[in-house]
Amino acid sequence: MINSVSAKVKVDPKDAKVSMAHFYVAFIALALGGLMGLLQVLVRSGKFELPLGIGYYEILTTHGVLMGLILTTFFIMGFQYAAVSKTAGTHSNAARRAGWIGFWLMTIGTLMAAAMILTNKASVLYTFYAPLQAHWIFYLGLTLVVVGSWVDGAAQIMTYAKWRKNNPGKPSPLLTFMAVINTVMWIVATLGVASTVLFQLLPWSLGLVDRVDVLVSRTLFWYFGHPLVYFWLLPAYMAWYVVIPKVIGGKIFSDSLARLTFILFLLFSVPVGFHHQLMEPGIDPAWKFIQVILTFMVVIPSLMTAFSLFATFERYGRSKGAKGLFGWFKVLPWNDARFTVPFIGMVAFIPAGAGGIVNASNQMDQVVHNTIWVTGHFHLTVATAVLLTFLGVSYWLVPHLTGRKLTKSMNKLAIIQGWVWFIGMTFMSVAMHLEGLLGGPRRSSFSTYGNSQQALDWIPYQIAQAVGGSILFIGIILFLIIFINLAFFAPKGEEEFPVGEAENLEEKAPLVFENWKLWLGITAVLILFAYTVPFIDIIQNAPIGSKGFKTW
Ligand code: HAS
Ligand code: CU
Repeated sequence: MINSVSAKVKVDPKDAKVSMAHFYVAFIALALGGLMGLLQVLVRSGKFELPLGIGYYEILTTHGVLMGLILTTFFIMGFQYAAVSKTAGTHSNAARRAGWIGFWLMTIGTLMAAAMILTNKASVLYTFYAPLQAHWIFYLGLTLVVVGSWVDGAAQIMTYAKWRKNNPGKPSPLLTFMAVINTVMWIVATLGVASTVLFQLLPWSLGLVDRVDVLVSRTLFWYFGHPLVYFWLLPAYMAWYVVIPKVIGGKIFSDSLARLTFILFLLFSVPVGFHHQLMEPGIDPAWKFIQVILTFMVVIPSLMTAFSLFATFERYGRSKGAKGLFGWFKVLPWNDARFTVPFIGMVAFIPAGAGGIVNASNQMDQVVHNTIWVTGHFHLTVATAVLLTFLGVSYWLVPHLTGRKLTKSMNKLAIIQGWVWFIGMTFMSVAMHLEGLLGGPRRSSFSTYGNSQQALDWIPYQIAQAVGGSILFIGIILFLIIFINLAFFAPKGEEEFPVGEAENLEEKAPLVFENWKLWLGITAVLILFAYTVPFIDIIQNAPIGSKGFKTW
């Protein structure tokens, strides 16, 4: 009886407002970021030039920051806030205040960073690698986004703590547990980026110090940058584990397995940042090797997730009389957007994850590193698996929060939206992977490199990317139409917040799963193990550091 939450319980309207506020900012970011994406693929096709002297790196930065950092963080915080309210109970006044303070801090930070990017003072891409130097307001803005997300996270933790207090000896609701794990992981991870920004980049961009240690900064960034991608992924996994079974009319394969997966993500997400620095000098290869092993450990919870999703689908299929290895496939509810759109995301995650394993393998990373293959990889992971799941969630969560209904026609449009995304992304991402194998660089504007044959070979793939990117832009417009409908115009009604139940209702998740001292202790040990010695090495052998550059 673990997740027995009555289907009638609605998210409290006051909590709904907090979540919706987050969604507005998230989807404004999607709209603007999408437009920038369109401009980029057009520029890179070689057939289009940006007007008004707008720089390629300016739009690339806008795209990366809005899509990778703003859309994701706002959506995730809005979703988790609602998920905790739904499953652990309405937030207290204090927690709701935290939700609002977090929201406003993040929004002010976003506006600050955006103002600097749009005035061309921060064309440093979403990874803001030193020695590229942005205006200090850009760094301060991002700091506020992070601090705001901590306050937002505190709201979720407060409500979780209240639930625990009122229900001693019981495992917490699955969805709340998952949201709290993701929040805790996020807090641990953001300590890295906060350190480089506060102690290195801010003083340096303010002119208080002259030089910055590039390797320290990049190492702290990737200490954060890898768990960042799981911070995006875990809310999608929440939907896959808990929401999708209910939507299709099936059951969660195992509540305990789902919890164990999330704990493994907490343990292994952070001590793996070096797999983004495999090609970087100045880090001892032995420690790179250790972090690659840990990277392969963090693949395991994704394989466990694939396993339990297949199990859910198959057992549901059998209950409907499906036969054979893939008989279940036919009985799935294909004309329900709440299922189909995230399902397309799941399918995309299979090649996406395989590509990630290629990246993590040192020898193969030498072929693909800094090529547009990597861009292809993350458009399948975050921009398809994760994004389509977020959009699929929006199709029921937004009307749930606004007291409206997803009508038949909007449901149909949403399914079309999902398939449009699938088609556009197939063109774009396949072309990116192939061009990357031919050595096509990432993060670069159009160039024929003096008509070198190698660069000319890339152009057809860039045209394919422009075709795919344009189709994706249509996908974004379709989504925005549906979102505006669901937020403001759809008929009043009740839309369900689907929360699945475990197949075995007697299954009681082991209480050790909520022993935070234990899990945070192991997390800290793993991080210290993976980072202490190489970090001391990096600092002991530090060069004098670099001055700032504005290359744009
Ligand atoms: Fe990655 C670079 C390795 C996952 C995002 N990654 C990036 C960057 C981003 C990113 C944004 O080791 C670029 C950063 C930058 O700007 O430089 N990645 C991995 C590995 C995984 C992985 C090992 N990445 C992700 C996820 C992301 C993401 C998730 C976002 C959400 N990645 C790397 C490496 C690099 C990298 C290197 C650096 C490369 C370089 O050289 O710079 C793993 O976590 C993947 C595990 C996943 C699986 C798949 C499980 C499948 C499931 C679906 C089941 C489907 C069903 C439906 C049930 C093993 C769960 C079935 C239906 C049918 C019809 C069949
Ligand atoms: Cu990574």
